Amino acid sequence: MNSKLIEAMAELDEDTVLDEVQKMISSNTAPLDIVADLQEGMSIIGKRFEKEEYYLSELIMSAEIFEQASALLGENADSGSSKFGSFVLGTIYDDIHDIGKNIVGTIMRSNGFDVIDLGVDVSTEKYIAAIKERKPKVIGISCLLTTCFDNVRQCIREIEDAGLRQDVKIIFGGGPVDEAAGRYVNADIVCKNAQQTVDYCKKIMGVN
Ligand code: B12
Repeated sequence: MNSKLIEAMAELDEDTVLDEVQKMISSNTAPLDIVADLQEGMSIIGKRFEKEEYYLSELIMSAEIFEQASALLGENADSGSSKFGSFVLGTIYDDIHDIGKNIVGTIMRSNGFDVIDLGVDVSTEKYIAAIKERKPKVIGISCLLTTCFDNVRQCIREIEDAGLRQDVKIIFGGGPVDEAAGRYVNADIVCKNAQQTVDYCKKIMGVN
């Protein structure tokens, strides 16, 4: 744990964040450990937003800093060609949060999966089209807004109505997502972070 990085993230001190991330990369810190510190900083930002110490402009700023830091990780996390199966990923419709989703995508790619990222505000039609075209064994749905849990539930119901549910495992993830939310939307599993997602997909796709 790098408390200087956590604090710099929480304080929106962009230069220090990028500097610390670069130093950690140079000293071969695992990308997931760096992400964990950045995320810790983000959760402090979330709490300050709740207490109205921070406003939307600070959230936007935090997202920009996080994205720049992730870009540094992305450059270092690329494994080259993908070896394993496809993984379709997206943020559910009406939700535009994508930082966590992008991290999951980067880490999955760096572990050899072929990641098809549908972006944010993804409609059910887009998920269904991607399942039909790309035939992934696993899809991941990201959701950061509790008000969008019903959208995820409806999306999974429509995947089932389209006769595709038995073809894919569905992973549900995002800050407020817990086991109860996973059961509510009918996902196969809830993964709290990128590493759990990698481990689960390896198991499902028979990779060891
Ligand atoms: C940055 C941010 C924003 C940015 C997002 C920019 C972007 N490009 O993503 C902006 C400014 C746009 C934004 C907007 C809003 N936001 Co906002 N935002 C945040 C904040 C501070 C950080 C989120 C984040 O990126 N965290 C860091 C990442 C790395 O963590 P993560 O997303 O949880 O991802 C990890 C895991 O969850 C998991 N994971 C994530 N996705 C997936 C997917 C899969 C498949 C898997 C397996 C795992 C997985 O792996 C990741 C890595 O470990 C959170 C506070 C918080 N503590 O989460 C609020 C928060 C999510 N926002 C909130 C709100 C209310 C909003 C707005 C409604 C504000 C407004 N009044 O307009 C809008 C909604 C816009 C919309 N329609 O989506 C609330 C939600 C409350 C709730 N009950 O739902 C929060 C919790 C803040 C708060 N405490 O009030 N936001």
